[in-house]
Amino acid sequence: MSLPVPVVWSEDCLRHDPAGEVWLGLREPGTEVPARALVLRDALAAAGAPVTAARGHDDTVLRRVHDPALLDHLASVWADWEAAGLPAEYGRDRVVPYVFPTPGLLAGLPLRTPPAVHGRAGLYCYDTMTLVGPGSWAAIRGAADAAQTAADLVSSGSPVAYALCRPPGHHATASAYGGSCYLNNAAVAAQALRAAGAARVAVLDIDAHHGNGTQMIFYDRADVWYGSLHVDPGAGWFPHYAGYPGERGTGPGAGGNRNLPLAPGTGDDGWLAALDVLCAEARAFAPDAVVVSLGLDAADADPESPLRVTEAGYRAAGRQIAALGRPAVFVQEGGYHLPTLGALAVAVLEGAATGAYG
Ligand code: SP5
Ligand code: ZN
Repeated sequence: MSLPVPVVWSEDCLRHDPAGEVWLGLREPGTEVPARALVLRDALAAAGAPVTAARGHDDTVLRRVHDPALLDHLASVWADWEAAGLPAEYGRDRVVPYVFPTPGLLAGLPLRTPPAVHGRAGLYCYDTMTLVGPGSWAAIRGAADAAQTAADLVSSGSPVAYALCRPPGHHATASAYGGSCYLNNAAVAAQALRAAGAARVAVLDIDAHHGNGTQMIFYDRADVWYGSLHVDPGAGWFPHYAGYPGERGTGPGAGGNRNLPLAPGTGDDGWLAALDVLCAEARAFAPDAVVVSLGLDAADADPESPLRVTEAGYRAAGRQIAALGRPAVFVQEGGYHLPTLGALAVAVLEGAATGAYG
């Protein structure tokens, strides 16, 4: 049987070449590479999924989830960096910040926007691992378009759609980027579903890392529920500052956020049991549509996480999510082990399709 899930893809995603990440002071090759997107596209196409091009969208939905200053910064920072002579004269071939306006630095001073681009970089980027190069903005914008196009497909009747987003998005907050993420594709998909008439949207985040950006974008909103299972940040894992069980939402969003941190080494049994809990809570929210932040980095072989989920585990996850009986937009997040990435994506979407169409 061929895989009846539309795969939305943007050729522009290949233009983002972070050329490594600066981790603990050293530039390393990095694992969020363009080949990830090709492996995913080719495996899904080989499984029979129809591949369709992302359609361009204006900034209306983006501006509902992101600070316009972040959008402007990402659109222009490479040109500013180049104009400042940083690549040609100083050998800095990618945008990497070196000063961050933390609360401790400001100590009550007003937050300025520094005129020098190398000073300004840390106002919008919260880590050193998330580099910007010449093609990055085209890819970032293409990924957000792919998320919106997949949401459009679901809003117009497709039970499931998959957005092959690269770069990923769930670590991007309303006003800052980091964690290999620039714009929050899953939040964009959720907001697009809302704009198309879904009154309530549930976001299920099964990436190995906590989606701190998505959590905080919807933290005070009653219309979008967020739930995540991820390796325990308290055990030493990114994003370190978020993803704890006590984070339950605030104001109108109180109770609308759920974190289930897992011990390093957790495999299928513990992961699927936690997903069961998340799905039960999502069901109680009675969403009109679901967004899945689909990280494939919880897999055993993945170099970026200590979780030990198998291909069968991902297939079961797809079935569990489909059993919610709600239309679902799957948005690609992390997943870095190129030899197994394609089979993992096929497994989870086959599981979802079996549940949705079977
Ligand atoms: C979207 C997503 O999965 N982002 C992941 C961000 C976490 N990256 C942490 C990188 C830490 C440095 N990598 C060292 C690899 C050692 N095996
Ligand atoms: Zn991840």
